[in-house]
Amino acid sequence: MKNITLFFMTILSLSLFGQEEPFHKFHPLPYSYNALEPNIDAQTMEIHYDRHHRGYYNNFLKAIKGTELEKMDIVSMFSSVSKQSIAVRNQGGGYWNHTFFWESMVPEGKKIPDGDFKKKFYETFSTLEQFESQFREAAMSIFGSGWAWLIKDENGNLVITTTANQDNPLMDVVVVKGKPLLGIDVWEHAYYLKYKNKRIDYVNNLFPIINWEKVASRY
Ligand code: MN3
Repeated sequence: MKNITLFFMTILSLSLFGQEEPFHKFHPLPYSYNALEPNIDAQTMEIHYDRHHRGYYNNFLKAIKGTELEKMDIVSMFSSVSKQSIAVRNQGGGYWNHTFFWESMVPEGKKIPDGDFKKKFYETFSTLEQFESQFREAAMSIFGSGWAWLIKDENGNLVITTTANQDNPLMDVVVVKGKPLLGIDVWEHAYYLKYKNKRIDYVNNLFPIINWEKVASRY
């Protein structure tokens, strides 16, 4: 009965809106624009999400329009991105990376939950402060625009790495590959309104709002 109701509700919503849900969705921000204040100001969040992120999304859709990629999982696309157009790499990367970034943060901050990830984390970095120090160093080392990442490599080890532009560790074009657990945007558009040229202050203010429950669940 429940399934039948769901079926008719789906038909109804499809006919009301006249179109199907797109295969590649533009996910809603998981919190309000001002939810991460003061660490990330509302104006930066709104411009970053509604203009930059939406721009990557729209350009990505344009780039794949009429191709088989319209119905292909984007993570599968990344594993052979060297064979795709540069727009798929740049715009698709920008689209996926930002969705991942929003979900990596949370207004109240979170502690690393007990479990396999926590065990591995402390084996690897000894303390949270040492992790932050290494991650900060990586984020500061990026010349120009890019991302700092914590990844799980093919051997299950935790590795801090960086990528340029909108590349990410799922792409076959990057040197250090792995499953992203945490990713931080260090493009100037992510911090310039509030932090101006002080990337280090921006990075330090991200640490308290990392969603460690989400990061652990990705492991
Ligand atoms: Mn960005």
